[in-house]
Amino acid sequence: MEQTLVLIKPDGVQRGLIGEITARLERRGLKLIAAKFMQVSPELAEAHYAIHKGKPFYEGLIRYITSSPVMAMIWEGPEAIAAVRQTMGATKPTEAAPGSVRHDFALEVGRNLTHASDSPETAFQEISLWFKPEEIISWERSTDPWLFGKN
Ligand code: IDP
Ligand code: MG
Repeated sequence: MEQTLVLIKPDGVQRGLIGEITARLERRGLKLIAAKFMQVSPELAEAHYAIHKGKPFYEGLIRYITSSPVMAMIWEGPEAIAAVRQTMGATKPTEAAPGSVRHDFALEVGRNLTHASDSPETAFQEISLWFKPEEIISWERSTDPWLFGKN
């Protein structure tokens, strides 16, 4: 079963979209296994976005993610990484598929509401950067066999 880090960025929190975005992940069948509402420090922001250091949008990205609280979560499910990125939509909202979060609620790449891990390697790194092991809850959900069952 895959796990993936999801952030509702400051624009999503400020615009009151925590419920809307998490509802889409829940209703798809993904399982929440960790969550915390937090103010991101510059150190955490720089570690999280290290791969983008040197790009023209990097400084603005660090300012954006540290500007106001975020909702950090880990979601679990079969192919959770691809599923969550599909639910969020392409990085640039005007290229995001209709029905995706970024299509339905955003216009600008610099205000695209969410982060989601993009591979098993980055998911592993990001989960260990954002969460301590004891903050992650492995739990049985009564609907799991109806959502995760294979025939
Ligand atoms: P992703 O969030 O879809 O994985 P990445 O390419 O990893 O997209 O970029 C990380 C974040 O950096 C984006 O979600 C967006 O907030 C920001 N970003 C990416 N490209 C640009 C840009 O051209 N201008 C402003 N911000 C950008
Ligand atoms: Mg990315």
